[in-house]
Amino acid sequence: MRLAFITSNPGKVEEAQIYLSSFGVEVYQLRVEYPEIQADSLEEVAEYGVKWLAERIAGPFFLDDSGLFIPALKCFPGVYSAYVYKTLGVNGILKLMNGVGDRRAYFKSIIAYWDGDLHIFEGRVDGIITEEPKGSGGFGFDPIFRPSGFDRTFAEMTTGEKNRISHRGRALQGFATWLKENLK
Ligand code: ITT
Repeated sequence: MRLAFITSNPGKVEEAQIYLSSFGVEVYQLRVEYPEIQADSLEEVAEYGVKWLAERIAGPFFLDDSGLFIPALKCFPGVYSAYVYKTLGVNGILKLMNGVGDRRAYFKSIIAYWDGDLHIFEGRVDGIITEEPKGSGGFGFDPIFRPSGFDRTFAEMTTGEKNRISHRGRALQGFATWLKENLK
């Protein structure tokens, strides 16, 4: 089956394509701008986006709302990750982390699938913010995020490696399992 992924981010699309192709699902990118409301959680942002889109385009489709959470910065940038990435970038985050001892961070991803009903899948990965950017793969904050138990940043991994451990990979795992069960 073919599924529309509503996003402006080709990096997210590549990860979903690689993950879901082994489940016989072909993913294509559909660029439709939708409102990303200011809310306290990624779930709320994703849910609002899906319901707004469902009134305007035919399903099924899915979207992904993600963020980087840094406990020492009171979980900033969190739900503001897209804006912070565009304005401050990875170097801005490194500046904020200057002199901060607790460099723990986590990524969260919410995948929201619409087929007439809303289905939510989520994933999280823990790690740390590195002292400097490393690697040229991936996208976004990947060069400064090193997952726990690894000595490389996400930007130093292949998409397949990142998918096996990442927040999005884990959300995709839940999504793929659900699709397998429900699309017989
Ligand atoms: P959409 O059109 O899908 O919304 P986006 O890039 O704006 O694309 P989000 O609204 O989910 O995505 O914002 C999340 C931000 O967090 C995004 O700008 C990325 O920079 C960053 N991000 C999300 N997932 C990431 C990942 O796997 N690795 C690195 N950075 C990530």
